[in-house]
Amino acid sequence: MAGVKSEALFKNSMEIMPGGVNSPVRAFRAVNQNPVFIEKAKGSKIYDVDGNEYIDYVCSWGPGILGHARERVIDAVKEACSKGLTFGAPTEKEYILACLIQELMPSMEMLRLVNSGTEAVMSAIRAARGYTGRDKILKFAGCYHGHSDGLLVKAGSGALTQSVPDSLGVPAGYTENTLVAEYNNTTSVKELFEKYGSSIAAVITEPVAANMGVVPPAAGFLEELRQITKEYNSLLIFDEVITGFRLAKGGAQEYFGIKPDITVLGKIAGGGMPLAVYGGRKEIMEVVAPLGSVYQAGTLSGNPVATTAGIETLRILKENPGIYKEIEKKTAKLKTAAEKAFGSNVCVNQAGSLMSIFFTEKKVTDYTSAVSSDTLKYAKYFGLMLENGIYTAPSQFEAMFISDAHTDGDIEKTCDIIKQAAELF
Ligand code: HOZ
Repeated sequence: MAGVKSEALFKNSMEIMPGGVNSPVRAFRAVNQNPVFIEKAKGSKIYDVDGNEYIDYVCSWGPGILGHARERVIDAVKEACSKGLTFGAPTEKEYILACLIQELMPSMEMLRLVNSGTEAVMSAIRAARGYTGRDKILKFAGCYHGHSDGLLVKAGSGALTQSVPDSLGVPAGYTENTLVAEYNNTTSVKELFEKYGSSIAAVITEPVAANMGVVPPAAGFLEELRQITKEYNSLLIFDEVITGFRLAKGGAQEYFGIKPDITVLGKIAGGGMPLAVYGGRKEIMEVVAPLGSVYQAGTLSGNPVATTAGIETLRILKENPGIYKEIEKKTAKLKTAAEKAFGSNVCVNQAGSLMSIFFTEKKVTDYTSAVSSDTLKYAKYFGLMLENGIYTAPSQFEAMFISDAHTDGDIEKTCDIIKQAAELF
């Protein structure tokens, strides 16, 4: 429960910002609570303005793979700040980060740095359309690719949490080129391709869906998407905003061994600063201005502070590849604890260091099974965890993120609290 200071800040914030927040899920509406306001964070812990300490499994919705305020990253950022915050001109840091990303994800032969996942996806789609000369995009129900107009169709994340998977304010014409298939169901993809194949510029997917809760791809699903898109000369876009540098050094494309045509990155790529990326095969990216006629620009793109945070974070991950096995192991412990505690009342999905506890007896494999979850039960679970010092996603439809900073002690404590919480159901 939010403390006195959080409550007061929330009350004031509601007067000036919609719902008191700058991103809907943060308002805690999906768990019937008022949000805690955060003052600071370090390592695996986050602290609210009332002085409460929590073990943090939100990790800023993904960027915090190294935990909070990692000294090496902070020191580099401080130094970068002292040299100026923004120049609106090319810098060496952009080049260094671009090379690092390409080394870790070789499918990104050419790439562009932008500021947010929404912007990166929007631009990637424009490039795909420009390159193929086709208009239609195929996405999956429950996948979230940011809040640009054409993609707010059966969207996940906050859109799903708020029960507005199709947003108001989006003119019908903006979404008439968006086709929606079922995640993990290639028959639904083939049917759409049979009907519209020659007009589909790209299939965009989260290789692991993580915005309707975590839903891993079924065996062969991504492979089939690769094959179908090739067959129809359509592009395959992996939205790796969440999975990039999280599932493996080289993201989901390395983890599953599939090479997309275009990749979108965010979160970890910026090491906690606002930075996102889109890139892919060189011949596709050559359509982007000033080389080609697909226009996209930004004053803060490739910002020197954000690129510094990204560089240091990716360097740490590259130098310490053992991190990935460790965080996956820690996540598996939490999964086992949740399954043991709640039994068949829940479905626990894990992919690497991403996890979700769905309050449903069904196996969650797609949008329909994800929304079969009892969100009131999730809200109760969330409240019990928070009361006991565990900060987890304030929505059934967001992921739990495990970081390198989570200690064995943190994991054991969390497992105990999950057990205690289950006893109250
Ligand atoms: N769209 C983000 C989660 N998938 C939420 C971002 C935020 O509220 O900070």
